[in-house]
Amino acid sequence: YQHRSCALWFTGLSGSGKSTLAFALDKALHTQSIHSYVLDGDNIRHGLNNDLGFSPEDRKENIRRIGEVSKLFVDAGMIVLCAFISPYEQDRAMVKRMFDPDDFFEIYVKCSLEECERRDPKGLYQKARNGEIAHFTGVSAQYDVPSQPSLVINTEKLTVEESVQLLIDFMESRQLF
Ligand code: GGZ
Repeated sequence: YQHRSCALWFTGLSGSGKSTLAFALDKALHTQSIHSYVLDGDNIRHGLNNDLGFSPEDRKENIRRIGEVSKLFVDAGMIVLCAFISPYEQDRAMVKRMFDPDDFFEIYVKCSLEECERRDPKGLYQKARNGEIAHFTGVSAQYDVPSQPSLVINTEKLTVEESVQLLIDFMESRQLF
C-alpha cells in the first residue's frame, strides 16, 4: 500500500457537511489511487442498523457497531471515512478506544445550529421545530462539542474544496500517505 489505513471520524450536527466532506475527500483520494470508503447514515442506518432509532441507547449502539465495522475496514487496509452525528462525547471516546491511537482521528465538522437550520437540506429541522420529529439533535437532543478533536473544519467559513485540502494536509502531516 502507498498509504496507511485509518479511520477518520466526522462528527457534527445534521446539515453541518459531514457526508459532503467525506464524499468529496473520498473522491480526491480515489484520484490518487488511495483506497477509501465512506460510511454514513444512508448506507448504515438503512441496512445494518435499520433496527435502531435515535434514543441515547440506540445512538450508542449505532456508534458501537459502526466502530466495529470501521475496524474491519482498517484491518482490510483501507481508509474509512465515517460521517455520523455521534453526538455524545462518551460514545466517541468508546469508538476511539477500539483503535490503535495512530489509526483513529476525530474530525469536528463545525457549523452553528443557526446555519444548519438555514441549510436544512432535508427539511428535518423544520419538522423537529413542528414537533414532527422528537429528540432531534441540536433542537431537542444534546450535541457534545468535541473537546479534543484531531482537526476542526468550519464549514461556515470554508468551501468544500478548501475543506478537502485541509483534510489532505492533515493526513499528510500524520504521515498517512
Ligand atoms: C438527529 C436524525 C434524527 C434525530 C432522523 N436526530 O441530516 P441527515 O438526517 O441526513 O442525518 C441525520 C441522520 C443521523 O443519523 P446518525 O446515524 O448520524 O446519528 S447518530 O450518530 O446520532 O446516531 C438526520 C436523520 O438521521 N435523523 N432523526 N432525531 N438526526
